[in-house]
Amino acid sequence: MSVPHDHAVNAVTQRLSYEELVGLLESIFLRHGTSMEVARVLAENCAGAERDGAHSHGVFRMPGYVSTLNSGWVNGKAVPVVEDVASGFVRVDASNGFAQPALAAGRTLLVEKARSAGIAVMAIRNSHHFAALWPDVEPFAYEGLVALSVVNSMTCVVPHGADRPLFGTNPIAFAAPRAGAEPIVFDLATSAIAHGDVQIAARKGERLPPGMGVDSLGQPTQDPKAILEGGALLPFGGHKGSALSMMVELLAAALTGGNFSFEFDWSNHPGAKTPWTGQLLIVIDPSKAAGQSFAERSQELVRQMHAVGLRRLPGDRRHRERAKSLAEGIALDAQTLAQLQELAGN
Ligand code: NDP
Ligand code: PYC
Repeated sequence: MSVPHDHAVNAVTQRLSYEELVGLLESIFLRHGTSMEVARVLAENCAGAERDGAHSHGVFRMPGYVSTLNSGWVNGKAVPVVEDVASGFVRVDASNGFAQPALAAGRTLLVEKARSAGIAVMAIRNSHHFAALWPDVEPFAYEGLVALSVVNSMTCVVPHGADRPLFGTNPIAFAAPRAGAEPIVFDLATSAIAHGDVQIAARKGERLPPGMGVDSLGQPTQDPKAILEGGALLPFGGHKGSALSMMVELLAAALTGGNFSFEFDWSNHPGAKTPWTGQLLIVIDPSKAAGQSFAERSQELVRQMHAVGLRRLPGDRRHRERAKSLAEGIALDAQTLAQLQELAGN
């Protein structure tokens, strides 16, 4: 669930094209010690999130990336090691680097395997994921493939029925092609609210809806600062979200060889913000399935959902924001733009 982000709070002073924003973010990553390849992949990811109105994982994340790189917690020049381990299994050691360059390094092999075997898995370990998850799956759907991904993060969620945090905010993202339309994509934290949205609410002095988290005494609170300062989040949907979060820990960490959300210790790296965990992707080639084209079937499902009154599919808002940003430019308020330029050393 997301908290509304009101850009009118700070007057919009400039609109950047997607390419201009990618260039600015790339220069920040390069200045803070990443390789050219890592800078490009992360800048496109972060600019894409901002373009699509995914604000909790857009430019809001840049100071966190920078403080993490400066802390020595992550290797910005890591070269991922891709292993072809079975007909349907690719393993990638991100070498203590970011997850997205690791995915990029093994992606061609993953797609080849999915097309040949009908399904393939990519298990990324030793990786840091600080971003939205939909950019990792959506491109597969544009290529006619179905993709599912999970990533675990850092201990801040109390499992249902427990009294202390253990799980991460552990998102699940899914993408499927749809005939004649944008793919069906959803991307959701298994916590009641993403940690990034709690930070944004705290910064703006907003209260959260009920049921999102608890304070340091384990009491329900709507104060984001109480959650961030010793409190914790709750899973969405009680025991159901908690079970999904547990599944994410198993798939993204136990299955990949990465850390569980509670296993890494960043206390010797002040400024470190990026969870050092793992990520799993499952890619399916639906052309192997029986019956009508999968993309036609997914379009039929959407048609029927609209027929019963549904007005908003997951992804609709993002695509509206994307179209607006591409037509008018990506709006950044003066303070944010100045902060980015300072990080870039301009
Ligand atoms: P939201 O609750 O905002 O949205 C979840 C999904 O539901 C989205 O696909 C969204 O589509 C859709 N949606 C939202 N409202 C509606 C509605 N009224 N009707 C239909 N669909 C709707 O996301 P979260 O707060 O759970 O997560 C935010 C981001 O945080 C995600 O991108 C996630 O990957 C990221 N994250 C990353 C982590 C990491 O470790 N890297 C950890 C946790 C979260 P739309 O996008 O179109 O609004
Ligand atoms: O918003 O919960 C979050 C998050 C964790 C790691 C990256 N984003």
